[in-house]
Amino acid sequence: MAINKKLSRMKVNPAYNTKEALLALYNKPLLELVFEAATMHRQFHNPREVQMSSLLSIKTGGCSEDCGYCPQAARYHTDVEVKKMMTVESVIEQATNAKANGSSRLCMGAAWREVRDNRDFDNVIEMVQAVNDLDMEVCCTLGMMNEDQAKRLKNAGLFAYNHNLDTSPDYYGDVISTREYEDRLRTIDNARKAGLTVCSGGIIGMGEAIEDRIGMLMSYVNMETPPDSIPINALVAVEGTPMEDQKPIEQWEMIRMVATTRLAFPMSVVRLSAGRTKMSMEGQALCFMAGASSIFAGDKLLTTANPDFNADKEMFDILGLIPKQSFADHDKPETKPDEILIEKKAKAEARALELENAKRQMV
Ligand code: SAM
Ligand code: DTB
Ligand code: SF4
Repeated sequence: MAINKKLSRMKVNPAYNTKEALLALYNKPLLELVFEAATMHRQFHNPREVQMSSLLSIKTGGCSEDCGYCPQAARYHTDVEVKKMMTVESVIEQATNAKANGSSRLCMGAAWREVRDNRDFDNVIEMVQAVNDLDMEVCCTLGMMNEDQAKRLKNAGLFAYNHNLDTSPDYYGDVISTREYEDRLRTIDNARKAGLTVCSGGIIGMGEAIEDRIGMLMSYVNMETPPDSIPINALVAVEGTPMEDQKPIEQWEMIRMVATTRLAFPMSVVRLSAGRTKMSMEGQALCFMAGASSIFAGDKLLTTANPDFNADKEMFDILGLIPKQSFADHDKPETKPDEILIEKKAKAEARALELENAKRQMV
């Protein structure tokens, strides 16, 4: 199939860079839409390859924000227990297990409004360094961050930063009130400026209109560079959140959203994300056909259930899918020494030495 030369240089498809064109695309007869998306997918991606990416909640619950979908917001009464930050050792253990099960990417999530320059962030830096050393693509989703923090993460070997716009600017205020759409855009920009790849997408099934799904895609169309990776989540309606009674979306809506995203951003990785426990294998197969080339793997997302590794292995076998290797499209980032950690460690060692000397003098 001849590659459209003009398109090959463009990350946004010029045929679908307006609200009207995207809306008409989304509403096309389903199989026509899937066929068009599948045809585009084959121009830029190997249709048999699907990346398995695992999620790890390194700091769970107790978040100050009011995201209406989120079971980790402190103000809602959900079953999520607030936990202390994971240790670097347990992150390495979990990452090793995910890798042994076929995952080539690890996304570490923290229930934070924003990154703060404290010991917890120092720990994240060590986690990123350690997981990068395992030859996995490391992604973090830690809330808002400034450019210096993004650079520190990049320096540690971070591959991607996930920060979702979640929905359209119009619907955003119905979902979250404690931070602005603009804040989200700024963080994405900071990740870009630091040289990180950007993972940003959204959630469908929160009561939004189809126009809002398209509105979110338009926000990405309007960026200087669209995200390298676009996760499409179906709302996991969790008891205790304001969205607990949302009716589950139809699988067809997920397939339409995946296909529309694929066609709008031919080169981005479209990730079939939360909500797979409610989908049939056939429904997921149509998503892969329509251009999804990644799933979250392992029986837990951040706090909610996901199909286990064995179920996905069976699905890969039946559909003839192959787990995509890490760093297939980009070089592995280098881990460079972290000045702040080095200085803190040197200070701690000097203090320990002083203490030791003082003890000796007392004897
Ligand atoms: N606290 C950070 C933040 O909000 O950016 C990172 C973690 S947050 C849990 C990451 C993303 O998970 C959210 O932006 C949202 O898109 C997704 N998410 C959270 N709860 C969800 C749910 N119940 N269903 C589907 N997606 C969800
Ligand atoms: C994304 O878009 N989806 C993932 C990941 N990025 C961080 C998170 C899904 C969370 C689903 C709800 C939960 O398990 O808490
Ligand atoms: Fe906090 Fe992130 Fe959940 Fe919002 S989505 S409540 S910022 S953990």
